[in-house]
Amino acid sequence: MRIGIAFILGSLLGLFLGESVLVLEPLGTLFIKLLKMIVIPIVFLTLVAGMRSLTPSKLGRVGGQTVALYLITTAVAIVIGLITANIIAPGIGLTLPLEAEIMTKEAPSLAEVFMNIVPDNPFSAFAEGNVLQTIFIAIVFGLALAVLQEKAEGSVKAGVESIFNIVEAGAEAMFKVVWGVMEYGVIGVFALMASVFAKTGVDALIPFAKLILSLFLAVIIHITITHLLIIVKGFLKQKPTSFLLGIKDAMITALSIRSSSGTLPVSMANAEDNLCIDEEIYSFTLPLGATINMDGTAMYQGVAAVFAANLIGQTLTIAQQATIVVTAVLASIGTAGVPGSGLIMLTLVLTQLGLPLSVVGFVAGIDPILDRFRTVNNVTGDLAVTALVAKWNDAIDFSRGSWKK
Ligand code: DAS
Repeated sequence: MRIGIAFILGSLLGLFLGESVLVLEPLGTLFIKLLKMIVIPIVFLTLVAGMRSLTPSKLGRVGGQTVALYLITTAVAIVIGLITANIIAPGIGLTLPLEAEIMTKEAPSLAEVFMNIVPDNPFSAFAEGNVLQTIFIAIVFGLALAVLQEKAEGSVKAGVESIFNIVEAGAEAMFKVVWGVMEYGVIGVFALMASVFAKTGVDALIPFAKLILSLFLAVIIHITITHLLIIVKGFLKQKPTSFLLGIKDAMITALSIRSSSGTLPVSMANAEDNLCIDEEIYSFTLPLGATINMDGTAMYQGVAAVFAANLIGQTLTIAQQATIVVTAVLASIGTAGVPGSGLIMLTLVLTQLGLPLSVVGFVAGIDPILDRFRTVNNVTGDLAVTALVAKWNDAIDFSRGSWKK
Protein backbone atom coordinates (compact mmCIF):
# COMPACT_ATOMS: atom_id res chain seq x y z
CA MET A 1 0.00 0.00 0.00
CA ARG A 2 2.92 2.29 0.76
CA ILE A 3 3.98 2.12 -2.87
CA GLY A 4 0.48 3.32 -3.85
CA ILE A 5 0.81 6.28 -1.50
CA ALA A 6 4.27 7.01 -2.95
CA PHE A 7 2.67 6.96 -6.43
CA ILE A 8 0.09 9.55 -5.39
CA LEU A 9 2.44 11.81 -3.39
CA GLY A 10 5.12 11.70 -6.10
CA SER A 11 2.56 12.57 -8.76
CA LEU A 12 1.20 15.49 -6.73
CA LEU A 13 4.71 16.78 -6.01
CA GLY A 14 5.57 16.65 -9.70
CA LEU A 15 2.33 18.38 -10.63
CA PHE A 16 2.76 21.25 -8.17
CA LEU A 17 6.53 21.76 -8.13
CA GLY A 18 7.22 21.02 -11.81
CA GLU A 19 10.75 20.65 -13.22
CA SER A 20 12.42 21.44 -9.87
CA VAL A 21 11.67 17.88 -8.71
CA LEU A 22 13.78 16.43 -11.54
CA VAL A 23 16.64 16.49 -9.04
CA LEU A 24 14.98 13.32 -7.64
CA GLU A 25 15.27 11.47 -10.96
CA PRO A 26 18.44 9.48 -10.02
CA LEU A 27 16.48 7.89 -7.15
CA GLY A 28 14.06 6.51 -9.72
CA THR A 29 16.85 5.37 -12.02
CA LEU A 30 18.41 3.47 -9.12
CA PHE A 31 15.12 1.55 -8.64
CA ILE A 32 15.13 0.55 -12.33
CA LYS A 33 18.75 -0.61 -12.12
CA LEU A 34 17.97 -2.71 -9.04
CA LEU A 35 15.06 -4.34 -10.89
CA LYS A 36 17.31 -5.05 -13.87
CA MET A 37 19.87 -6.64 -11.52
CA ILE A 38 17.47 -9.29 -10.16
CA VAL A 39 15.93 -10.43 -13.46
CA ILE A 40 18.26 -13.28 -14.49
CA PRO A 41 18.96 -14.75 -11.02
CA ILE A 42 15.29 -14.76 -9.99
CA VAL A 43 14.18 -16.39 -13.24
CA PHE A 44 16.77 -19.17 -13.14
CA LEU A 45 16.61 -19.98 -9.44
CA THR A 46 12.81 -19.95 -9.04
CA LEU A 47 12.24 -22.03 -12.17
CA VAL A 48 14.79 -24.71 -11.26
CA ALA A 49 13.59 -24.78 -7.64
CA GLY A 50 9.98 -25.12 -8.88
CA MET A 51 10.89 -28.28 -10.79
CA ARG A 52 11.73 -30.04 -7.48
CA SER A 53 8.02 -30.57 -6.80
CA LEU A 54 7.57 -32.37 -10.14
CA THR A 55 7.52 -36.16 -10.24
CA PRO A 56 7.89 -36.80 -13.99
CA SER A 57 6.67 -40.41 -13.84
CA LYS A 58 3.52 -39.43 -11.93
CA LEU A 59 2.73 -36.67 -14.40
CA GLY A 60 0.81 -39.29 -16.37
CA ARG A 61 -2.55 -38.69 -17.99
CA VAL A 62 -3.98 -36.30 -15.39
CA GLY A 63 -0.73 -34.37 -15.23
CA GLY A 64 -0.45 -34.17 -18.99
CA GLN A 65 -4.04 -32.96 -19.36
CA THR A 66 -3.56 -30.42 -16.55
CA VAL A 67 -0.27 -28.93 -17.79
CA ALA A 68 -1.54 -28.80 -21.39
CA LEU A 69 -4.75 -26.99 -20.37
CA TYR A 70 -2.87 -24.60 -18.10
CA LEU A 71 -0.45 -23.62 -20.87
CA ILE A 72 -3.20 -23.30 -23.51
CA THR A 73 -5.46 -21.12 -21.32
CA THR A 74 -2.47 -18.96 -20.36
CA ALA A 75 -1.57 -18.41 -24.03
CA VAL A 76 -5.21 -17.53 -24.80
CA ALA A 77 -5.19 -15.06 -21.89
CA ILE A 78 -2.13 -13.27 -23.26
CA VAL A 79 -3.66 -13.02 -26.74
CA ILE A 80 -6.85 -11.56 -25.23
CA GLY A 81 -4.68 -9.09 -23.30
CA LEU A 82 -2.79 -8.09 -26.44
CA ILE A 83 -6.00 -7.64 -28.49
CA THR A 84 -7.66 -5.58 -25.73
CA ALA A 85 -4.58 -3.39 -25.28
CA ASN A 86 -4.16 -2.90 -29.03
CA ILE A 87 -7.79 -1.68 -29.18
CA ILE A 88 -7.78 0.55 -26.07
CA ALA A 89 -4.16 1.65 -26.72
CA PRO A 90 -3.09 2.60 -23.16
CA GLY A 91 -0.06 4.91 -23.18
CA ILE A 92 -0.85 6.55 -26.52
CA GLY A 93 -0.70 10.30 -26.26
CA LEU A 94 1.83 10.31 -23.46
CA THR A 95 5.26 10.15 -25.04
CA LEU A 96 7.73 9.83 -22.23
CA PRO A 97 11.47 10.40 -22.81
CA LEU A 98 12.42 6.81 -22.00
CA GLU A 99 15.48 4.89 -23.09
CA ALA A 100 14.50 1.95 -25.30
CA GLU A 101 17.52 -0.33 -25.24
CA ILE A 102 17.02 -3.11 -27.76
CA MET A 103 13.89 -1.76 -29.44
CA THR A 104 16.15 0.09 -31.82
CA LYS A 105 17.53 -3.28 -33.02
CA GLU A 106 15.85 -4.93 -36.03
CA ALA A 107 12.83 -6.81 -34.54
CA PRO A 108 13.26 -10.61 -34.94
CA SER A 109 11.05 -12.55 -37.36
CA LEU A 110 8.56 -15.08 -35.95
CA ALA A 111 10.91 -17.96 -36.82
CA GLU A 112 13.80 -16.19 -35.11
CA VAL A 113 11.69 -15.71 -31.96
CA PHE A 114 11.38 -19.48 -31.57
CA MET A 115 14.94 -20.24 -32.71
CA ASN A 116 16.27 -17.63 -30.29
CA ILE A 117 14.81 -19.56 -27.35
CA VAL A 118 17.70 -22.04 -27.51
CA PRO A 119 21.01 -20.42 -26.42
CA ASP A 120 24.34 -21.04 -28.16
CA ASN A 121 25.95 -20.90 -24.74
CA PRO A 122 24.04 -20.93 -21.41
CA PHE A 123 26.57 -18.62 -19.76
CA SER A 124 26.35 -16.01 -22.49
CA ALA A 125 22.54 -16.12 -22.13
CA PHE A 126 22.96 -15.22 -18.45
CA ALA A 127 25.66 -12.62 -19.16
CA GLU A 128 23.63 -10.95 -21.94
CA GLY A 129 20.47 -10.98 -19.78
CA ASN A 130 18.57 -13.04 -22.37
CA VAL A 131 15.44 -13.88 -20.36
CA LEU A 132 13.83 -16.32 -22.79
CA GLN A 133 17.02 -18.35 -23.14
CA THR A 134 17.53 -18.32 -19.36
CA ILE A 135 13.96 -19.64 -18.90
CA PHE A 136 14.63 -22.39 -21.46
CA ILE A 137 17.87 -23.44 -19.72
CA ALA A 138 16.20 -23.42 -16.30
CA ILE A 139 13.27 -25.60 -17.48
CA VAL A 140 15.49 -28.13 -19.28
CA PHE A 141 18.02 -28.30 -16.41
CA GLY A 142 15.28 -28.42 -13.77
CA LEU A 143 13.42 -31.22 -15.56
CA ALA A 144 16.68 -33.22 -15.85
CA LEU A 145 17.21 -32.80 -12.11
CA ALA A 146 13.61 -33.87 -11.41
CA VAL A 147 14.08 -37.06 -13.46
CA LEU A 148 17.38 -37.82 -11.67
CA GLN A 149 15.79 -37.06 -8.29
CA GLU A 150 13.33 -39.86 -9.02
CA LYS A 151 15.54 -42.39 -10.84
CA ALA A 152 19.15 -41.91 -9.67
CA GLU A 153 20.86 -43.74 -6.83
CA GLY A 154 23.86 -43.20 -4.57
CA SER A 155 26.11 -40.16 -4.98
CA VAL A 156 24.22 -38.85 -8.04
CA LYS A 157 20.96 -38.77 -6.08
CA ALA A 158 22.73 -37.11 -3.17
CA GLY A 159 24.25 -34.61 -5.58
CA VAL A 160 20.84 -33.78 -7.07
CA GLU A 161 19.42 -33.21 -3.58
CA SER A 162 22.33 -30.87 -2.83
CA ILE A 163 21.81 -28.92 -6.05
CA PHE A 164 18.09 -28.55 -5.32
CA ASN A 165 18.89 -27.46 -1.76
CA ILE A 166 21.37 -24.85 -3.00
CA VAL A 167 18.99 -23.62 -5.70
CA GLU A 168 16.09 -23.42 -3.24
CA ALA A 169 18.23 -21.50 -0.78
CA GLY A 170 19.34 -19.25 -3.64
CA ALA A 171 15.73 -18.63 -4.67
CA GLU A 172 14.81 -17.77 -1.08
CA ALA A 173 17.78 -15.40 -0.90
CA MET A 174 16.70 -13.76 -4.17
CA PHE A 175 13.17 -13.28 -2.78
CA LYS A 176 14.79 -11.45 0.13
CA VAL A 177 16.64 -9.26 -2.39
CA VAL A 178 13.37 -8.66 -4.27
CA TRP A 179 11.74 -7.69 -0.96
CA GLY A 180 14.54 -5.19 -0.37
CA VAL A 181 14.24 -3.78 -3.89
CA MET A 182 10.46 -3.37 -3.49
CA GLU A 183 11.01 -1.68 -0.11
CA TYR A 184 13.31 0.80 -1.87
CA GLY A 185 10.63 0.94 -4.57
CA VAL A 186 8.59 3.26 -2.37
CA ILE A 187 11.31 5.90 -2.80
CA GLY A 188 11.95 4.88 -6.42
CA VAL A 189 8.28 5.15 -7.41
CA PHE A 190 7.94 8.46 -5.58
CA ALA A 191 10.88 9.87 -7.58
CA LEU A 192 9.75 8.37 -10.89
CA MET A 193 6.18 9.65 -10.57
CA ALA A 194 7.37 13.09 -9.53
CA SER A 195 9.55 13.20 -12.67
CA VAL A 196 6.77 11.92 -14.96
CA PHE A 197 4.16 14.40 -13.74
CA ALA A 198 6.71 17.25 -13.71
CA LYS A 199 7.33 16.59 -17.41
CA THR A 200 3.82 15.70 -18.60
CA GLY A 201 1.41 17.30 -16.14
CA VAL A 202 -2.03 15.88 -15.44
CA ASP A 203 -2.13 14.28 -18.92
CA ALA A 204 -0.17 11.37 -17.43
CA LEU A 205 -3.27 10.21 -15.52
CA ILE A 206 -5.16 9.19 -18.66
CA PRO A 207 -2.72 6.45 -19.81
CA PHE A 208 -2.72 4.91 -16.30
CA ALA A 209 -6.52 4.93 -16.24
CA LYS A 210 -6.54 3.26 -19.69
CA LEU A 211 -4.02 0.66 -18.48
CA ILE A 212 -6.30 -0.29 -15.56
CA LEU A 213 -9.32 -0.35 -17.91
CA SER A 214 -7.48 -2.52 -20.47
CA LEU A 215 -6.51 -5.13 -17.90
CA PHE A 216 -9.93 -5.09 -16.22
CA LEU A 217 -11.73 -5.62 -19.55
CA ALA A 218 -9.29 -8.34 -20.67
CA VAL A 219 -9.81 -10.21 -17.37
CA ILE A 220 -13.62 -9.99 -17.73
CA ILE A 221 -13.44 -11.18 -21.36
CA HIS A 222 -11.10 -14.09 -20.54
CA ILE A 223 -13.11 -15.29 -17.53
CA THR A 224 -16.40 -14.96 -19.44
CA ILE A 225 -15.35 -16.53 -22.75
CA THR A 226 -12.56 -18.96 -21.89
CA HIS A 227 -13.52 -20.10 -18.40
CA LEU A 228 -17.32 -19.75 -18.32
CA LEU A 229 -18.52 -20.17 -21.92
CA ILE A 230 -15.91 -22.54 -23.38
CA ILE A 231 -14.94 -24.65 -20.35
CA VAL A 232 -18.00 -24.60 -18.03
CA LYS A 233 -20.81 -24.29 -20.59
CA GLY A 234 -19.08 -25.88 -23.59
CA PHE A 235 -17.16 -28.76 -22.05
CA LEU A 236 -18.82 -29.29 -18.64
CA LYS A 237 -22.35 -28.61 -20.00
CA GLN A 238 -23.12 -26.76 -16.77
CA LYS A 239 -24.52 -23.30 -15.94
CA PRO A 240 -21.73 -20.68 -15.64
CA THR A 241 -23.62 -19.09 -12.72
CA SER A 242 -23.41 -22.38 -10.80
CA PHE A 243 -19.63 -22.43 -11.30
CA LEU A 244 -19.26 -18.79 -10.22
CA LEU A 245 -21.40 -19.41 -7.13
CA GLY A 246 -19.19 -22.40 -6.34
CA ILE A 247 -15.93 -20.45 -6.48
CA LYS A 248 -17.03 -17.05 -5.15
CA ASP A 249 -15.15 -17.52 -1.84
CA ALA A 250 -11.90 -18.16 -3.73
CA MET A 251 -12.48 -15.17 -6.03
CA ILE A 252 -13.22 -12.81 -3.13
CA THR A 253 -10.17 -14.08 -1.22
CA ALA A 254 -7.95 -13.60 -4.28
CA LEU A 255 -9.29 -10.07 -4.75
CA SER A 256 -8.57 -9.27 -1.12
CA ILE A 257 -5.13 -10.80 -0.51
CA ARG A 258 -3.61 -10.66 -4.03
CA SER A 259 -2.05 -14.13 -3.60
CA SER A 260 -2.93 -17.33 -5.46
CA SER A 261 -0.86 -19.37 -3.01
CA GLY A 262 -2.61 -17.72 -0.07
CA THR A 263 -5.99 -18.45 -1.67
CA LEU A 264 -5.13 -22.13 -2.20
CA PRO A 265 -6.88 -23.43 0.96
CA VAL A 266 -10.08 -21.61 -0.04
CA SER A 267 -9.81 -22.85 -3.65
CA MET A 268 -9.47 -26.41 -2.36
CA ALA A 269 -12.47 -26.02 -0.03
CA ASN A 270 -14.58 -24.66 -2.89
CA ALA A 271 -13.43 -27.50 -5.16
CA GLU A 272 -14.37 -30.07 -2.51
CA ASP A 273 -17.60 -28.64 -1.07
CA ASN A 274 -19.13 -26.66 -3.93
CA LEU A 275 -17.73 -28.13 -7.17
CA CYS A 276 -17.78 -31.68 -5.72
CA ILE A 277 -14.42 -32.61 -7.22
CA ASP A 278 -12.49 -35.64 -5.88
CA GLU A 279 -9.55 -34.69 -3.65
CA GLU A 280 -7.11 -36.83 -5.65
CA ILE A 281 -7.63 -34.44 -8.58
CA TYR A 282 -7.74 -30.98 -6.95
CA SER A 283 -4.95 -31.80 -4.46
CA PHE A 284 -2.69 -32.15 -7.53
CA THR A 285 -4.10 -29.59 -9.96
CA LEU A 286 -4.68 -26.63 -7.62
CA PRO A 287 -1.20 -26.41 -6.00
CA LEU A 288 0.31 -26.93 -9.47
CA GLY A 289 -2.01 -24.22 -10.85
CA ALA A 290 -1.10 -21.75 -8.12
CA THR A 291 2.49 -22.09 -9.29
CA ILE A 292 2.46 -22.57 -13.04
CA ASN A 293 -0.96 -21.33 -14.16
CA MET A 294 -1.25 -17.54 -14.08
CA ASP A 295 -3.70 -16.44 -16.78
CA GLY A 296 -4.12 -12.96 -15.29
CA THR A 297 -0.44 -12.41 -14.67
CA ALA A 298 0.57 -13.55 -18.15
CA MET A 299 -2.24 -11.49 -19.72
CA TYR A 300 -0.91 -8.44 -17.90
CA GLN A 301 2.46 -8.86 -19.63
CA GLY A 302 0.77 -8.34 -22.99
CA VAL A 303 -1.22 -5.34 -21.80
CA ALA A 304 1.75 -3.66 -20.08
CA ALA A 305 4.14 -4.33 -22.98
CA VAL A 306 1.76 -2.57 -25.37
CA PHE A 307 1.52 0.27 -22.80
CA ALA A 308 5.33 0.52 -22.62
CA ALA A 309 5.74 0.51 -26.42
CA ASN A 310 3.07 3.20 -26.77
CA LEU A 311 4.86 5.35 -24.18
CA ILE A 312 7.91 5.53 -26.46
CA GLY A 313 5.89 5.86 -29.62
CA GLN A 314 6.71 2.36 -30.87
CA THR A 315 4.37 -0.29 -32.32
CA LEU A 316 5.02 -3.91 -31.41
CA THR A 317 5.39 -6.15 -34.47
CA ILE A 318 3.56 -9.50 -34.58
CA ALA A 319 6.91 -11.22 -33.91
CA GLN A 320 7.44 -9.08 -30.82
CA GLN A 321 3.91 -9.84 -29.64
CA ALA A 322 4.64 -13.55 -30.22
CA THR A 323 7.77 -13.07 -28.07
CA ILE A 324 5.54 -11.77 -25.30
CA VAL A 325 3.28 -14.85 -25.54
CA VAL A 326 6.22 -17.28 -25.42
CA THR A 327 8.10 -15.38 -22.69
CA ALA A 328 5.04 -14.88 -20.50
CA VAL A 329 3.80 -18.50 -20.85
CA LEU A 330 7.22 -19.86 -19.94
CA ALA A 331 7.87 -17.22 -17.26
CA SER A 332 4.47 -17.92 -15.63
CA ILE A 333 5.68 -21.48 -14.96
CA GLY A 334 8.24 -20.20 -12.49
CA THR A 335 6.43 -17.17 -11.10
CA ALA A 336 5.20 -17.64 -7.55
CA GLY A 337 1.57 -16.85 -6.70
CA VAL A 338 2.40 -14.06 -4.29
CA PRO A 339 1.54 -10.33 -4.25
CA GLY A 340 3.35 -8.37 -6.92
CA SER A 341 4.85 -11.34 -8.77
CA GLY A 342 3.32 -10.00 -11.97
CA LEU A 343 5.40 -6.86 -11.61
CA ILE A 344 8.62 -8.88 -11.39
CA MET A 345 7.54 -10.87 -14.46
CA LEU A 346 6.98 -7.60 -16.29
CA THR A 347 10.65 -6.79 -15.68
CA LEU A 348 11.53 -10.00 -17.52
CA VAL A 349 9.24 -9.34 -20.47
CA LEU A 350 10.31 -5.72 -20.94
CA THR A 351 13.97 -6.79 -20.71
CA GLN A 352 13.40 -9.46 -23.36
CA LEU A 353 11.71 -6.95 -25.66
CA GLY A 354 14.20 -4.16 -24.96
CA LEU A 355 11.39 -1.90 -23.74
CA PRO A 356 12.17 0.71 -21.06
CA LEU A 357 12.27 -0.80 -17.58
CA SER A 358 11.31 2.59 -16.13
CA VAL A 359 7.74 1.56 -17.05
CA VAL A 360 7.92 -1.00 -14.22
CA GLY A 361 8.52 1.91 -11.85
CA PHE A 362 5.61 3.84 -13.35
CA VAL A 363 3.09 1.02 -13.00
CA ALA A 364 4.39 -0.18 -9.60
CA GLY A 365 2.29 2.48 -7.88
CA ILE A 366 -0.98 1.15 -9.28
CA ASP A 367 0.10 -2.49 -9.08
CA PRO A 368 -1.91 -3.13 -5.89
CA ILE A 369 -5.04 -2.46 -8.00
CA LEU A 370 -3.90 -4.36 -11.10
CA ASP A 371 -2.65 -7.30 -9.04
CA ARG A 372 -6.10 -7.97 -7.62
CA PHE A 373 -7.60 -8.38 -11.12
CA ARG A 374 -4.70 -10.64 -12.14
CA THR A 375 -4.99 -12.86 -9.06
CA VAL A 376 -8.77 -13.34 -9.42
CA ASN A 377 -8.15 -14.40 -13.02
CA ASN A 378 -5.35 -16.78 -11.97
CA VAL A 379 -7.50 -18.49 -9.35
CA THR A 380 -10.57 -18.73 -11.58
CA GLY A 381 -8.43 -20.35 -14.28
CA ASP A 382 -7.01 -22.90 -11.83
CA LEU A 383 -10.52 -23.96 -10.74
CA ALA A 384 -12.01 -24.03 -14.26
CA VAL A 385 -9.22 -26.30 -15.55
CA THR A 386 -9.47 -28.44 -12.40
CA ALA A 387 -13.21 -28.99 -13.01
CA LEU A 388 -12.54 -29.96 -16.65
CA VAL A 389 -9.73 -32.40 -15.75
CA ALA A 390 -12.03 -33.87 -13.06
CA LYS A 391 -14.80 -34.37 -15.64
CA TRP A 392 -12.39 -36.06 -18.06
CA ASN A 393 -11.39 -38.45 -15.26
CA ASP A 394 -14.91 -39.05 -13.84
CA ALA A 395 -13.92 -37.33 -10.61
CA ILE A 396 -16.65 -34.67 -10.31
CA ASP A 397 -20.30 -34.98 -9.15
CA PHE A 398 -22.65 -32.60 -10.98
CA SER A 399 -25.67 -33.86 -9.02
CA ARG A 400 -24.90 -31.86 -5.90
CA GLY A 401 -23.13 -28.75 -4.53
CA SER A 402 -23.35 -25.47 -6.42
CA TRP A 403 -24.13 -27.33 -9.66
CA LYS A 404 -27.72 -27.72 -8.42
CA LYS A 405 -28.18 -23.98 -7.79
N1 DAS B 1 -0.46 -11.78 -7.02
C1 DAS B 1 -0.13 -12.82 -8.00
C2 DAS B 1 -0.81 -14.13 -7.60
O1 DAS B 1 -0.86 -14.41 -6.42
C3 DAS B 1 -0.52 -12.42 -9.37
C4 DAS B 1 0.34 -11.29 -9.93
O2 DAS B 1 1.08 -10.59 -9.20
O3 DAS B 1 0.25 -11.11 -11.17
O4 DAS B 1 -1.25 -14.89 -8.47
